[in-house]
Amino acid sequence: MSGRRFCSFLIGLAILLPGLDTFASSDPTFLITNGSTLYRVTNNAVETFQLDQSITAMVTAPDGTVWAGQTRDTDSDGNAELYILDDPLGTPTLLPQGDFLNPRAVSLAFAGNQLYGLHSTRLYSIDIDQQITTPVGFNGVTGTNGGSLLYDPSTDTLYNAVNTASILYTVDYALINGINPTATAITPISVPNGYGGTEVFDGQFYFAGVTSNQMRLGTIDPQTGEYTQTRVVANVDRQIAVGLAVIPEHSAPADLDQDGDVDDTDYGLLFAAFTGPGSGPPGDPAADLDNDGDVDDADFALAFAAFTGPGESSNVPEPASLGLLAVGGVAVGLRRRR
Ligand SMILES: [Ca+2]
Ligand SMILES: [Ca+2]
Ligand SMILES: [Ca+2]
Ligand SMILES: [Ca+2]
Repeated sequence: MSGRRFCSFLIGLAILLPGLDTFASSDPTFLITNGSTLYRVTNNAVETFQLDQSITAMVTAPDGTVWAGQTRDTDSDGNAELYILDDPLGTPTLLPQGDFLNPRAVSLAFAGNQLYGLHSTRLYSIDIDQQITTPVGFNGVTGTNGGSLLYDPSTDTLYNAVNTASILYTVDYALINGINPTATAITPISVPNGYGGTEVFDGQFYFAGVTSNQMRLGTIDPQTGEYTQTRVVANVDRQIAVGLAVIPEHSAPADLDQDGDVDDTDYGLLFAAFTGPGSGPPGDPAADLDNDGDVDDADFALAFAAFTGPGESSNVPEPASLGLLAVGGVAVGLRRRR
């Protein structure tokens, strides 16, 4: 495909893929489920999407993929379903990944690349590739039912939070093969209820849950247990298990060859790295512009939105690039200084 024809292809693609906004902030985006309703929350906006399944737990993998679990066994085979939430910054869609959560996992957390699930007081390791759920043992938390797992990669610590007793525990998850892990109570936490979702992102402990018919988003101080509300997300009519995943608001720069512009060369690299929806991880992680673990149409749409043309700075897009193009060496010099 010629560069020009390839560009036309991408123009057509971008027209088919609405809903992009600008590259602006490094603040996180929050994905919150209440049944089959998904809220996408940024500093500026709350958007609402309908999923085709009811989700009770979400978690972000180290590669950026958002995984979603379901406690309802939709096909009545005894196992609950696991999904990838594809294109979380575009139009989020559930992609089925297997039907093997047995028993169902109400809460999910990745500790490194290992996925764990919590159901009632039982902890499970979940092998995504082999599609096997293995009991690890009881979570070591007594006198309380269930709760939400969260993992802090900066300290390699797995926590159990937001249980019915509202106490934050650390869980010694490394004790596997049927030996019950031990849990250590850290502090009471003042979260509004016990059905929330939790996730650690960039050192912050986030919580989302329903109180008084309102979906609330906030942070938990892991030392003092103090809950601080960030915002009311929406009015809701059901207090059910809430899934929370936190992802970067945007997106790697689309200048894949790092020459300062976003042009057909970058599109070509993106095209070469194409994996399709939910089929990552990509060979070239830099091509996964929306950080959702794959390289698909959503990444092309982001690259298209960032198009500058050859030789034009991707940081300060302006229409005067054609003159600079004629003196490419000068243009490179200007870009490098930025
Ligand atoms: Ca099933
Ligand atoms: Ca995707
Ligand atoms: Ca470039
Ligand atoms: Ca992607």
